[in-house]
Amino acid sequence: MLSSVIGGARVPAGPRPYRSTDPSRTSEVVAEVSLAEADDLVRACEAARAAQDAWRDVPPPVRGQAVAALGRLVEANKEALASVVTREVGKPYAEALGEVQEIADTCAFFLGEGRRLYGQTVPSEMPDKQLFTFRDPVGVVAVITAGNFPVAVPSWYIVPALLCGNAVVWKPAEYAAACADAFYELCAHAGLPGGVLNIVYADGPETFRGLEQALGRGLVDKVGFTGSTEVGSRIGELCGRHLQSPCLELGGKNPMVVTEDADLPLAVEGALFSGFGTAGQRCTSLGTAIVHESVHGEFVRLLDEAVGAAVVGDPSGHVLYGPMIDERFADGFEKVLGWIGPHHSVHGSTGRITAAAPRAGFTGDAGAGLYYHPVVVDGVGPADELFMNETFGPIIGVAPYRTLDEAIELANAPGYGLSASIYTTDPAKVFAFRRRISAGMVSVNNSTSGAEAHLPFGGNGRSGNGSRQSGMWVLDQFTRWQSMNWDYSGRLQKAQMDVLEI
Ligand code: UN1
Repeated sequence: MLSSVIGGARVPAGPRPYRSTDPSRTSEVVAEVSLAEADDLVRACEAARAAQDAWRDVPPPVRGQAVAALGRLVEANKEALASVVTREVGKPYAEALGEVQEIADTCAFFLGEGRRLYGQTVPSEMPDKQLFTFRDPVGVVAVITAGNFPVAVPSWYIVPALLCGNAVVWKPAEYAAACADAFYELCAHAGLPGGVLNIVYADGPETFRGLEQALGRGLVDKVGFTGSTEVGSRIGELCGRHLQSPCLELGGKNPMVVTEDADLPLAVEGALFSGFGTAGQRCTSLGTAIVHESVHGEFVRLLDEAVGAAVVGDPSGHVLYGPMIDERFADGFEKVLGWIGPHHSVHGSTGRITAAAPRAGFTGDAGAGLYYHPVVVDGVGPADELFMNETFGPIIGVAPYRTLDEAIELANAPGYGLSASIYTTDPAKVFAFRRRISAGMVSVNNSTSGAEAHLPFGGNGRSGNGSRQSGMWVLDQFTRWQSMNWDYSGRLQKAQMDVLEI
């Protein structure tokens, strides 16, 4: 039975049992979990607060050694951790290995940051006076994560937050509890003092209640959340009431623009990977391919052909994608069934499902695994719900366009702004697109998915509040700047009033 770990100790199992199951055979239990209550979350924040006091005084290069140790443990246990990811959330094994590699890459980056974490020396407008800046940890960080990237995305928060001298309370998705526990155990063996990293398994309502109490009592200094736009805006509201700006990494309706001069087979390959990889359950998944009218017919033909040849099935084999992660929740089978009905009608869309996409035997027998066939819907536009909203399923929309201006307008129309890609051989189109697309991340001749661990990751609009993760940019989430001025003139020199004339 998995239970929360608070202050370095496992909490005894309580009255809220939960079963995490294997989505490729839903009758099989992967983990029995004892879910915590709001009070446990508050206790975890208290334990984190107490532990952070000493952790903040550990020199950053030494904190970097804990990160290095975690990186080595992740490397040494790569296959084992990837297998748990495949089993519990149905991610194809090759992709799961990539996900685990992303943790190792994150550790590799941040162990070096332990020896940098630079402040600045800044000149003063007065003589015999020196100005400085320092980065200080924010304090206690609450991390709430989804199950589609059950270990890599949490590491994007946990690793830099710890390196910067914070203590962490992590609330993973309960339907990815075995993945979370396996990752937590590796962290615990990396030499972190008890209470510096706490893990709390809880459902949504208890998490909100606990978070509200902890924020009210000043026990949380930063919230990091990856998940749906709906939940993210509730978290943003709650944090705002306590004058906090959380780090929010939310949904996407990520566009791919394919121009008349693009390499079409390359674009189709990219569409297949980013539209259907992880069964479309990435925040960076392709939403709509916006294709120049002169190549639109050929693009759909090639995409249909590729979809027809794709293998969907057991995630331990070589497949394009496996089952949906869970029946309910954001990463859910039911959610996809809500978009595409059993009779292959598309909810709220005038688009048409193209011939090659639907296959028999993939539409709703949950007991046989939460598999869903790939769907391509051609002819979508801003009047369609499918065009305007994230589906979080294996569904690609296709829309034709005439001018690049029109393509960019269509790409921005849904109001998300996470990842956008353009396939073209014309550099002028690349830069026009880059300047006017509302997206935190732009790919050129590459798919919308596949971020690297040292570039800023994050979005705008419905995709987040503009915060960025990864690389040196995330340091601004987990540290706060302190300035210091030191006057060694022996006189009271007044800023603005005692400035030397030249
Ligand atoms: C997410 O879906 O929350 O770039 C993150 C990518 C992955 C991360 C996605 N490396 O697609």
